[in-house]
Amino acid sequence: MRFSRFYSTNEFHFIKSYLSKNVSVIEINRPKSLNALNDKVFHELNKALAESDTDTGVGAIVITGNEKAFAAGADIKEMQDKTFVSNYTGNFLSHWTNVTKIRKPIIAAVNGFALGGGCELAMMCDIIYAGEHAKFGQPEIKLGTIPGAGGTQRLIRAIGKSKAMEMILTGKFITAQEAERCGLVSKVFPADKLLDESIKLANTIASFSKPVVQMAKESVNSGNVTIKFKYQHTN
Ligand code: DAK
Repeated sequence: MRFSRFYSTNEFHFIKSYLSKNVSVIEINRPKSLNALNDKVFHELNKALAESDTDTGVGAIVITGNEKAFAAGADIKEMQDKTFVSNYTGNFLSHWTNVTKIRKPIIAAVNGFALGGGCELAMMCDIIYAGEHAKFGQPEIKLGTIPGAGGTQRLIRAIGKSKAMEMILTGKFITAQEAERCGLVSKVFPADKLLDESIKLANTIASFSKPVVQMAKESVNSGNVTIKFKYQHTN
């Protein structure tokens, strides 16, 4: 049995969270909505991440979805009635970036769609592995808005201005292979091997000194200090 222990199992409805040796695996679990990200998903995701970060037995974390979608974006149905004022006063999406406050390394294992907020969530992680049929995109422009959770900064840093602009201004998707070529993704695997390969990578990282791994992550991210202060994101 690969899964040795479950976290807070009964509390979670929109994610699954379990341990595989020294790796915490978090699966987004709203398959009917292509794992669209709403407040409840993020509340549970943040809770599981915080538990994993404080668990001394955990050395690395994997966030994944299912074969069809890592996450097809922020939940459009939840967002459609929001107004500028309610977003502003309610600090809409501010808790999304809690992911970047996690000190342990996070690997995004992306099968299927990683769109809008889903692509932004993957980019908040430290390493992205993709399944061969994965598709990445920032289609917000087609909805009359812009990437609202860091995509306008993180995508540029990941793949450069011209390609990021093209994606953000057209809303077109790129394939896993293209994402690997342009540096958004570090490796592509057959879809059914993706999660195992991601957990294997995470276990390799987890086998090293935890404080040193955390220092390495912190050092890499501190290179983004200008952007951090300007946009209040930590990576
Ligand atoms: N939200 C809610 N439901 C979604 C969804 C989403 N993002 N994506 C898919 N679904 C639902 C569909 O409505 C459908 O539900 P039912 O109709 O069956 O009830 C179900 O998932 C299956 O979807 P499809 O039938 O459409 O499946 P297909 O395979 O035909 O198409 C697709 C897959 C991924 C191409 C398509 O579903 C699609 O285009 N989805 C929308 C992708 C998208 O636009 N994502 C970006 C969302 S916006 C902010 C600014 C912006 C934002 C936030 C903040 N600020 C300035 C603060 C926005 C962020 C976003 O992420």
